[in-house]
Amino acid sequence: MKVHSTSPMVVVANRLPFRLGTDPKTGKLIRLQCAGGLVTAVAPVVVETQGLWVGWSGLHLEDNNVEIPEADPNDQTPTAGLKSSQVIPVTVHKKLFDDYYNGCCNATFWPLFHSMPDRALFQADKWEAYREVNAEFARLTVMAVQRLSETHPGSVPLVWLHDYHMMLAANTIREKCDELNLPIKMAFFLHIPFPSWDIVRLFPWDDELLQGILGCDSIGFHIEDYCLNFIDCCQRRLGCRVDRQQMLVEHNSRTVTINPLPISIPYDRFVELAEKAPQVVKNNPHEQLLLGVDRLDYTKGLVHRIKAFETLLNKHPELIERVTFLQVAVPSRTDVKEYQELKEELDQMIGRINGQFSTPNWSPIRYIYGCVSQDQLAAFYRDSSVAVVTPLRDGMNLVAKEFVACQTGEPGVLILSPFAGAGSSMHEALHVNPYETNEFADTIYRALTMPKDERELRMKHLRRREREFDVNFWLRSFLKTVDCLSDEEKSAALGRLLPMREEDFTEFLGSYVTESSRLALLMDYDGTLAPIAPHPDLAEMPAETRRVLERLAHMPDVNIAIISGRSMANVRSMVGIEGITYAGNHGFEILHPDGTLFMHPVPHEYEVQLEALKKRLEEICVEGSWVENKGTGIAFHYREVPGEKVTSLTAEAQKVFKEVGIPIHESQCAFEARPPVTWDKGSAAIYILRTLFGLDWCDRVSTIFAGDDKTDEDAMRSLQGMAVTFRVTRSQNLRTAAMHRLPSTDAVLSMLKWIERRLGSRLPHVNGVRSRTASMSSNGNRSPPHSPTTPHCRSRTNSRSEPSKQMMLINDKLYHQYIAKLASPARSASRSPPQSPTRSTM
Ligand code: ADQ
Repeated sequence: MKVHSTSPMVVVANRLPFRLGTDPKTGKLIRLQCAGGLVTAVAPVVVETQGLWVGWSGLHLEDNNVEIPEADPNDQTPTAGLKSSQVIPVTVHKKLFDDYYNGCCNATFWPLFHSMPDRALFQADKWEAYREVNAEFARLTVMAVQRLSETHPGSVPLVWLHDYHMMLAANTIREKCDELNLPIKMAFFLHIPFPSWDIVRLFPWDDELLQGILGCDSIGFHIEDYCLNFIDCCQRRLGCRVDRQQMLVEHNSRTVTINPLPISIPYDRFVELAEKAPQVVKNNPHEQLLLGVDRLDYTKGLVHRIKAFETLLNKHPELIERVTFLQVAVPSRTDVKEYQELKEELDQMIGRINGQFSTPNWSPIRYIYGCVSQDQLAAFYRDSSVAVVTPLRDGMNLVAKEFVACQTGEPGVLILSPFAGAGSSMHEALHVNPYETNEFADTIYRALTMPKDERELRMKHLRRREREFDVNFWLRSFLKTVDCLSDEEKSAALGRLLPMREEDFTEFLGSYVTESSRLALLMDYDGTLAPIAPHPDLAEMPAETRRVLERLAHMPDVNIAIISGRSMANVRSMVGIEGITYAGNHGFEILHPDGTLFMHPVPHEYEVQLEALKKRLEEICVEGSWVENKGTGIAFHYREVPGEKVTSLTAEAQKVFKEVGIPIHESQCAFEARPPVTWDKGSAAIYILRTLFGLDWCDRVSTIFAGDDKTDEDAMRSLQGMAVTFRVTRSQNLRTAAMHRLPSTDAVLSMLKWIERRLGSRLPHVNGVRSRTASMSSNGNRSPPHSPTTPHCRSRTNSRSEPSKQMMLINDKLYHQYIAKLASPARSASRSPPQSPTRSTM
């Protein structure tokens, strides 16, 4: 049955659906066919929807505007109807393409995703080439979408990215189409396995990779296992909210659906081929053929298979002259050394076995190194007694399915590796672990000697399943995931994760924050508690957030600190809640509720430079920009500057910073000057925790940190393994040290509410008065400010009063000396953050 799509389709794959070659007679470009499952299934939909196909032609064309030849009038293949105007060839410089294709796709992703990390190379320059080539594919895809918006006004094109070559293109396409106001749907399908988190985390840029894939709306893998591996990685590496049941991942406020879509074959076409194909010539009428058909690749387990066959002949000499192993191997990646070595190894093995067992009329192994025609292939499938499909790892494996479809005569037996995706659904095959040579040989023997009724029964079930779930079924299932089905099988409502709710935090914090926890809540202000506003004065905390925060501030054993880039006085007046710690200027000034003030000293020379910088920046200000004086720092804001003026203004500002000799710290639409000392929000967070709870704070306190800014990453890194950290972000591609991502300040509010509910059974102290600060200078307090069982009740210093009472001016060295002097209080129950987000780096 033909499949229709309601949207015109742009297929983006490494290769076009045909190769370009040169006609030896005319010297002109011609189309050469490459018939694979993907082309057979997808090309007709592109033809029918008048869509487009973006891909590499197989030739390094000098000219970007080369004319793609039309199909030969006698062409019967699935791409015959694809006009040259529907093809967008990607031309990339040969060296760059080689770095992307061989250097990254084949040398890194292919082995890694097949769970063979020892073979994988991780090279920054090849990854950079991958980025570049993906950007070029993205550029041409946007062009394709633009073209479709003209030819199909009102339609929403469906961009379908294929395979491990295209994992970084989605976000670029999305951003550009958003900019141009071009609505699209975007999907990705991976043809190879998606490995477990243990493997994915080996890739040094795993976060970028995962976010690249998440740029799509619908992501397809062959089988459920790969989907769950991917979901697991999104949760553990990116801290995304996920729903395993519905297979949903939330990223940047978008819900991405993850779909098991087992690819298949054009079943009827193979049946037709098998019915017409000529008979395979055998040595004698009783000879049984054992068949292997693969690309010559180390994942396909050819060496293991031949070893098992050798073992079989040693165990069962009666099979000599009665069984022939026919191995067809398509040359693949022949310019790569590893593949050349594999070929040599196979040649030698086959030579040795044939030398050992051959008789004048018979050789045990027939080896075809090359492509065979579809007719020939169908004949091999049909006339073989046993197909041995035993990859060490394989996304799906179509050969197993093609063999089954072609079993139109005497039923044969399929031997299948459980490490192929096909293994999870083709239950009636004989499953064998290719690494267990003895058992492998025994399984081949069992297949060769299986009674006809059992063969018939097994093959009948296998064929029925493949006939029903053929490649059109796969395509229809895919279109359903993107709501593009036009026939009666209209899709059910697409899954969506509900907006983040309080309950969701049970997963993040449930085991870490209990009713009896002593809690430290460290948060940034702008973009975390208060939504970002055009001007800092307008960034107000929502009333509800203020109320919850106030109530939390009055709870026993809850300590709150706001660590902001604003000046301390400013953030204090914006929040205006008593009983909490305020850290301003990225932690350079810290005011505790009891009035203790910490100020990190700054060099005099810097103060002079800062004054000069302030003056010069004020001089270059245009409408919409302004200079914020933060005491130990300044911020040059340009958020409100009209778009066309931003580039020249920021360039000018950068020049001023450079001339004055102060490095720029970039924050959200602002350039900041900060004191040239190694003190950041991370050091400040640790300082606050140590001051409040003593040296062993980590053992006794459950700490939560939330922030939205680059500067908050310092705290997330410093607190790694000692706190649960959240990054508020909507960015499509962001590297973070945080354990979890939150989409908005609303989600932060939900978190605060969850905490309030969790700790709700605690009674607030009378008049909200209780102590939560260990004043380090006043009493040299060596014990923690309060223990889990007996909270201290000391009267609180009015934090609204001027913070002059206990001022400490210390530098890094003094600070560390001070910390070293603090006695370590008795250890109590260890409090480490929950396990889930384990990270390899950062
Ligand atoms: P491949 O690794 O190429 O595909 P596979 O699924 O087995 O593996 O497909 C091979 C195709 O090549 C089959 O259609 C087969 O007929 C054809 N073929 C093999 N040998 C041939 C020969 N000598 N002559 C002519 N044709 C030959 C990747 C993944 C797989 C996944 C597919 C589809 O690695 O796991 O099943 O994509 O998603």
